[in-house]
Amino acid sequence: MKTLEEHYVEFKENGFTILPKVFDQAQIDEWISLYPSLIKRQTSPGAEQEQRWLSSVVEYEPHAMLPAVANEKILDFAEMVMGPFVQLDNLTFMAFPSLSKEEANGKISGWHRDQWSSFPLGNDYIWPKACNAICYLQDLTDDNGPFRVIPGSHRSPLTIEEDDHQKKHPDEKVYYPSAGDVVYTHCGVVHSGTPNTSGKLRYFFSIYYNLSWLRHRDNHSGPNVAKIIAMAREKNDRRLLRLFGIDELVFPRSNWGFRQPDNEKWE
Ligand SMILES: O=C(O)CCC(=O)C(=O)O
Ligand SMILES: [Fe+2]
Repeated sequence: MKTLEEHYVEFKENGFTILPKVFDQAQIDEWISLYPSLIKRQTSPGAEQEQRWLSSVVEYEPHAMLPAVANEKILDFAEMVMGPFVQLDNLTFMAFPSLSKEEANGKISGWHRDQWSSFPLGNDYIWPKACNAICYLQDLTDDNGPFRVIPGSHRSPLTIEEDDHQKKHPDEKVYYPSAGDVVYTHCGVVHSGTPNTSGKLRYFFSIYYNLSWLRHRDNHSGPNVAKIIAMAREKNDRRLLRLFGIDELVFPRSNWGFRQPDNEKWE
């Protein structure tokens, strides 16, 4: 087992790291069992087959989903990388349908950088304002589609032309994480999934973090998240408050500072 420090060295170098076995099979089975009911509640009648990704999942299933977004190991790592201001931007529960081998036709899903990123202008490491903790809910295989990444592309002005975005890349690395592993990515690293041809749904969570003082895509204003926030206030759990965008001690003063390196201030 690598230490979090070792993962951080790897993350700065490559733009991602894999945290092994963060979640166990019982937890994964529970999440997958909730998918059919979630999809019914988030999809307009008759359109169930169309929508395969679900957001604001914590509001829909707070007991089952809070452990995914507030996992201590992931948050410890996120704070190492992004500073203490770690907010849940969005939890997407994704289920990619299976394609035929003809449809997949040797293509990859599509190279991209993730939300809140920007195109790198040089080769410096810039700490991310957003990160994706991708948790696959089954072992990845060639049939259901491995994870692909171009290491170092978070600190390189690497361009992917439109015609090439579904082609394998000479510098790519291909990974087959196990169920419950978390692939923790810098928003600026170029990556892609691979089409699923397994005949089953390909499930994963994209637990997307950004900074507590930025906007968030998930709805954190519903009654269930309000209960989590009330519980966090009662316990003075500031980490959990920041996860849902609340940091009263910092907000009034954030337009002031940035005179010392960020990581020294984070301490
Ligand atoms: O399908 C995959 O393995 C990659 C998912 C991805 O790129 C994302 O969640 O941003
Ligand atoms: Fe992505």
